[in-house]
Amino acid sequence: MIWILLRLNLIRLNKTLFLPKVAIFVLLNRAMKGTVYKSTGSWYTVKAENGIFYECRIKGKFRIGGSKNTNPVSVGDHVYFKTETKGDETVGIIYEIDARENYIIRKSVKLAKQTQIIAANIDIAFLLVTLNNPATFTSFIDRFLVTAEAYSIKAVLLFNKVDTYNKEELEEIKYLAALYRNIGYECVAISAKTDKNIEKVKALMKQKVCMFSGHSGVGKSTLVNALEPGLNLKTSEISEQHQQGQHTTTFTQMYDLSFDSQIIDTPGIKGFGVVEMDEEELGDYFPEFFKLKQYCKFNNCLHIEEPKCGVKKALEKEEIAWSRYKSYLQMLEGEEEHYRIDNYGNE
Ligand SMILES: Nc1nc2c(ncn2[C@@H]2O[C@H](COP(=O)(O)OP(=O)(O)OP(=O)(O)O)[C@@H](O)[C@H]2O)c(=O)[nH]1
Ligand SMILES: [Mg+2]
Ligand SMILES: [Zn+2]
Repeated sequence: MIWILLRLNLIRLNKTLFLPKVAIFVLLNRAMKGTVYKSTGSWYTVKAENGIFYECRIKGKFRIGGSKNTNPVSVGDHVYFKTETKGDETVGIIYEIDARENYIIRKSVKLAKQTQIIAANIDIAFLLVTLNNPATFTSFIDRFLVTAEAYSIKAVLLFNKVDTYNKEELEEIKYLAALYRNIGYECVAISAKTDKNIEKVKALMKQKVCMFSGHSGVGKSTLVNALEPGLNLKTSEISEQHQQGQHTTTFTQMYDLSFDSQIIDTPGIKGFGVVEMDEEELGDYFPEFFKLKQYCKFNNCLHIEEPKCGVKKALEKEEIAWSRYKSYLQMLEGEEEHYRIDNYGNE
């Protein structure tokens, strides 16, 4: 009997001794949810729901909420992680990410066929456009818009550096803004240097997760600084020799702004990738083509050589822009953007 009592006691003792250990273990290894603010490829800066930033790594392969894909984590992703403490260093280990609502991809510069996710879960994607220093061509704008349309991300065009343009160039901006406004896209002429229309941009950004994209040197980081002077992001002059940016921003990063908004500043890119889609689908992501589809004889019309095509008819009457149609054909053929030799004209 005494022996039994002793045993019970021992078990109880064991339990009480063991429990605190479990509690410490759980505390250190608590699961947390957060948003990725920066990615260097091997390290991810994650802002947890408690407002604290954690440096995280990925361990092994993991499933992205429901889908079987294994994908690298990108800025804007909602992730789950656990912390591990070794010595006085605490790191987070990401073990799961939520399914992405949307994302914007770019073409990898070296491998044309490969794409990379720039950012995920975006409310508004802003494209910064400059006529020169550096030049942005319509084929580039149109690829960006198709990428945004494919995920129903609101896209806004910001024509930057208007303080530098002469009369003719300002006319060109007006022409482009009218072209894209007609299709339904919001366009704002701005200057990140003189703060022209910065308040308008702020108003659009309120309570949204926003992304700035565009070629290197169009002024993405300068615009972030204009919106939130305290951030002091690094910017650099355009190279005189090449009239191009110098790829100053090297990592995509999200920032909290004081006017209830978040901005993702991205490195300048040469080309946007297009999400996988059937060729019949592509025309649907050109909103002005999509509206005319009902006048095409065939419901799977590609608007190329087919008879009685609503899009071609509108094109002949110049109701839709040739530059848009040209971009469409290029994308349909899977061609690279001709952004060096392309121009805004109708030829
Ligand atoms: N005149 C004028 N210059 C501008 C304006 N916006 C940006 N710039 C200049 O353009 C240059 C490039 O600006 P950045 O902000 O570094 O460009 P970025 O788009 O962040 O470039 P990457 O980080 O390389 O992708 C800098 O010299 C800026 O001062 C503007 O509205 N007007
Ligand atoms: Mg930059
Ligand atoms: Zn058609």
